[in-house]
Amino acid sequence: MGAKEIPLFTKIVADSDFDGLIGAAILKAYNSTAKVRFSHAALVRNGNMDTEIDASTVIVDLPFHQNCGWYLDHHQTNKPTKQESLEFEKKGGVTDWQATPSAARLVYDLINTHCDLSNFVDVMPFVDALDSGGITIEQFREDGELMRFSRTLKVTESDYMKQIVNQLSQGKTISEILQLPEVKSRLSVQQQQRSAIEKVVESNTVIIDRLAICHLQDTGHFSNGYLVTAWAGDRADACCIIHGYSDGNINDANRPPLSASFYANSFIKGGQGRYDLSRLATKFDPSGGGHMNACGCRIQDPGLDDNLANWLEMWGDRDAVLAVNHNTANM
Ligand SMILES: [Mn+2]
Repeated sequence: MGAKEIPLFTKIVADSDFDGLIGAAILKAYNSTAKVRFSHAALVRNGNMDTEIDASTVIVDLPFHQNCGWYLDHHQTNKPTKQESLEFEKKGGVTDWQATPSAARLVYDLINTHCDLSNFVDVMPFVDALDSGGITIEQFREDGELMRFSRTLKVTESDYMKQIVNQLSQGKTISEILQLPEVKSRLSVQQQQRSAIEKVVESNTVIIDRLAICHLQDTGHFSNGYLVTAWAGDRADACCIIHGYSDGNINDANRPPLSASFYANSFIKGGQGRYDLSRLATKFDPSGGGHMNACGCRIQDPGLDDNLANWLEMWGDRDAVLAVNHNTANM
C-alpha cells in the first residue's frame, strides 16, 4: 500500500476515552496546530456539536457527521451508508472506516507513513485490547497503571486529556505520561476507588437469564463493562449497565441523562461475537449504537423500566433475535 494523502484539518473532535485520546494525539503529532475537542457519541448524535464541526474538522472514534471534512472510525453501527458516503464525498469529505480493534489503530496506520510515531508503539496493543474486549482476566485483576489510567479519561476531564494529548503529540511515551505528577495522583485515586466501585457493582447488579444488569443510575458511580463481567464471571454472557441521572440533562456533562451500555462477557470462552448487542442499543434510541460486543444508547420514553423489560424480552429470545449469523453477508 502506498502512502495515502492526508486530508487537511485544523480541528480534531474525538471521543473522551483512551481510544479517542490516542487517535487525537496521533493526529496532533501529524498536525501540531490542530485544536482538539473531546466529545461523546450522544453529543454528536443529538446535534450538540453541529456548530463546531465543519469541513476542516476530523472526527475520530465518534458517530458520523455530514459537516466534517474527514471521518475516521471503526464502530460497526457508525459506518456511513453508501448514500451518506456519496453525498459526503461530493462535498469533498473523506471517509476512512475500518473494522480495526481501535480507531487509534486506524489513525496510526494512516499517519505512520507520514510522520514519526515511534513513541506510540508501546501503547497501541493496550488501546486495541481495551477497545475490543481483549483485556485478559489477569490484566483486569492486576489493575495495572494503564487500566487505571483508562479510568481517569472521561468527558468531564477535557483539560486534563488535552494536556496529555499535547505531551504525546510532542513525542512523550505512555511510560513518561504515567510518571507525570498530575497523572500519578489520579492513578492513585483510581487505585483507591477500585475496591469501592467493585462493592458498588456487586450490590447494584442482578443477573437475570445470564444477563448481568448493573443499576448505577443516580449513584454518581460509573463503571466500564469489564468490572461487571468480571464480577459475574461465568454466570452471565453479557451485561447491561445503567448510568446517569433520572433528572439528567444532555448538556450537563456532570449530570447526564439515563443511558444503558451493553457489553459481551469477554472473560468467558465464546463470550464475544455470539450476540449482536447493538440491536438492543438501537431498538428504542435511533442514535444508539457502537460495536456488536460493546455499545450503548440513551433511555427512551416511556422510561427505564419499560426499556429494560423490552430488552429482557429480546434477550430471552436471543438465539432468534440477537444471534449473529456468521453466514450472512454484510454483517
Ligand atoms: Mn473506539
